[in-house]
Amino acid sequence: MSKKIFSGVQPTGNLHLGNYLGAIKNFVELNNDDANECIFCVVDLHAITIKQDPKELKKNIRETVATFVASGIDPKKSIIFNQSGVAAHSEFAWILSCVARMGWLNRMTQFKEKAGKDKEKASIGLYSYPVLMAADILLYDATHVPVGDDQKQHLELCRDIAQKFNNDFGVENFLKVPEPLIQKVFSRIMSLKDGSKKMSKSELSDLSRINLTDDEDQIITKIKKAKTDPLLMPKDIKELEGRPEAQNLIGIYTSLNNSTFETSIKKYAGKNFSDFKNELSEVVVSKIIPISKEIKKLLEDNSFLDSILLDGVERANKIASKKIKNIKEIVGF
Ligand code: AQP
Repeated sequence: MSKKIFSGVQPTGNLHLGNYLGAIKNFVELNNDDANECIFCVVDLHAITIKQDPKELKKNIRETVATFVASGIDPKKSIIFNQSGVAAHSEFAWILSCVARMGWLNRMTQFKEKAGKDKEKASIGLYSYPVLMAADILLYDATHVPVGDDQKQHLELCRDIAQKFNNDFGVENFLKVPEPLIQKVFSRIMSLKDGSKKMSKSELSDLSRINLTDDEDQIITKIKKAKTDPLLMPKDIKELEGRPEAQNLIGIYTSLNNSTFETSIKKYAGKNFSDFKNELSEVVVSKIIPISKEIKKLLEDNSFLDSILLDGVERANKIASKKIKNIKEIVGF
């Protein structure tokens, strides 16, 4: 079945193995299927919900484009663009913020986590982040949205917002209610230092994540230093219970090999973690180093990266401007 795909990544630096395994790897597979129409967005409007240094932001936008291309997304086939280049995203987000309910947004766990204890000091943008995300997706009639497991709640909200808009304005099926596409095997990659926290760009310790620009030595050191537990490798899935760090490392290994937990566990049952970590390093290096080298090469050619965005903005604008015109008509503007 042909799918209309939309997804985004924030240009907030330090793109990591979690972003790759949770989202970008899936983007590449979807891009490679000729039946799909794919749009991959560098969500720079989302990035500024937390204060950004303008020079760093510009650099990170290009680095995100370079990461998409280096990972295998073809910019001629799929649309790669930055969100701020298409004004309809902001316009539609405002309209949808008048449709979405405070009670719905109050339940969003990402806001609670990111705002921390001092909610009063968080930006309004951080609070309404999921409404902008709904606008992004719904503008392009996306049927499927590949995201990491952490974005599942936002996608459910997007579905609710679409249905409410259609009901409120009596336009059945005008906004398409999208389906999430979440990796089945292991969809949330955790910090290498704490198996209860997700691997994240903003975590202070660089040892908590494998960056997609890390070199071989950095990857090997980080995996060697990754937290484990004093037990041997599990002999079956049950033995993984209550061992989040072991589960995370085996999950990363399994996901990179497109394998299953059962197969990975069987291979290393009863062995020391050090043996497993050596092989895990080899797998991560073999998958990530080619991407890392390509990102660095692409970053030497800013005009090439900018031309991808310019072309993408033009193509995205064609689709979004038609949809926003119809939306304004429906709203009564
Ligand atoms: N740890 C993760 N495991 C699986 N998927 C993940 N994603 C992010 N972290 C993990 C997925 O990557 C896509 C792009 O994420 P994003 O950059 O738009 O937003 P994020 O979730 O805020 O990323 P970070 O790394 O966690 O940034 P900070 O540290 O700023 O909070 C999304 O599909 C996301 O699910």
